[in-house]
Amino acid sequence: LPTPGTVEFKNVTFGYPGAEAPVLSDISFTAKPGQTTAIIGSTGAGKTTLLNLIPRLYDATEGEILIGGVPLKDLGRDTISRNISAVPQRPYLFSGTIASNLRFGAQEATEEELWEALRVAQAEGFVAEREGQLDSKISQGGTNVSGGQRQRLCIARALAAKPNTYLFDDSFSALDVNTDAKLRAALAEPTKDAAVIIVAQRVSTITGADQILVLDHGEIVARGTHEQLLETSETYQEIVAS
Ligand code: DUT
Ligand code: MG
Repeated sequence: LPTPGTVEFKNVTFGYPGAEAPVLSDISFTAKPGQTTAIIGSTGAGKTTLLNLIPRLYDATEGEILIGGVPLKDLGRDTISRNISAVPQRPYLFSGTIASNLRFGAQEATEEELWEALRVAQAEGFVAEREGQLDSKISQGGTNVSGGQRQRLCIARALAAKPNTYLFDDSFSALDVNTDAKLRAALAEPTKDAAVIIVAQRVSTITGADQILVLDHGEIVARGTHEQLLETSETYQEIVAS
């Protein structure tokens, strides 16, 4: 792939069109390949908005976002979508087979690669149990699989694309703590050279992150590792206690 996955925000401010106040103010951070950057903060803090700026669902109002040192606007939509896998907060499956859902963004993936992605996403078991397995049908919106299964299939889809940047928007909170832990342990190998950005609700999901950004009302109010933040950030302590 053409660009290494360093994602850099430089003084990014963003307001939704027509809104008075910005939703994100002066956001700066660097998410490096091989590292996990976690974003935590209360509902409405701007976490999803921040992630959505990376694949250019919206453009920053002020400031700049770069991937591999190249400003997003110079990268082109194709390059961006080939380099980034985003698992949205409300992951979506379309009508078709499990295989066709997984190959969205990874047309070339072999069945073996799809099974490997399913294994990492802790989805191998329930797919293996379905009649037709990879060829079993998913209904529009994925209504014939459970919410947790849908989330894991969307994680498998992200993995099958083998991008160099992963965005997980609250992708682990619907999983039980055990599956969450297993999945994140399994992710380490396939994402080891990628920049991984995880929005989390549960602190336990991100205690091992290389850096944690605490987002509050659109601002980064603290940053550091779990241990550092426990000592330095009241907001983080409150999140941990909640
Ligand atoms: N907002 C809009 N328009 C949108 C999406 C969001 O005005 O299309 C507002 C709602 C909120 C702020 O932006 O005041 C941040 O929303 P976001 O969805 O980014 O917050 P979050 O941190 O992802 O919240 P949650 O934890 O509930 O997912
Ligand atoms: Mg959100």
